[in-house]
Amino acid sequence: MFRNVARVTGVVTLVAALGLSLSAVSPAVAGPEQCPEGHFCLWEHAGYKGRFFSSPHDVPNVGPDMNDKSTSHWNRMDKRVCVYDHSRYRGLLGSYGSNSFGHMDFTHDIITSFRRVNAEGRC
Ligand SMILES: [Ca+2]
Repeated sequence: MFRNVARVTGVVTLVAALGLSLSAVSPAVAGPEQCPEGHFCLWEHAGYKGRFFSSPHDVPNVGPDMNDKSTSHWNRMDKRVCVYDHSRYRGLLGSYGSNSFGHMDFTHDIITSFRRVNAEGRC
């Protein structure tokens, strides 16, 4: 776990040192560097590979390209994010804390929508 944090921090530091915007990184290059600050990010496969989806907002439906296909995540939002099996936040699966990342064991290939916790910190 600590090694992953160090690796991600290193990538972010490198990108920042090069003066690049994280959102400007080519989507063709799969990896955690695809995830912009403030976004909730999903990848199709383990290890931040395959199709990529991210948003800085609540998403009522991730769309046909990503529906039930997410395996890796990185929550770069400042709040815990709740994930749901169905569109429009139906079928709560669980939640991921701010700055959590990695393989999604309990929501692998099932997420259809996600949103930040409410003001009370609840899904
Ligand atoms: Ca689903």
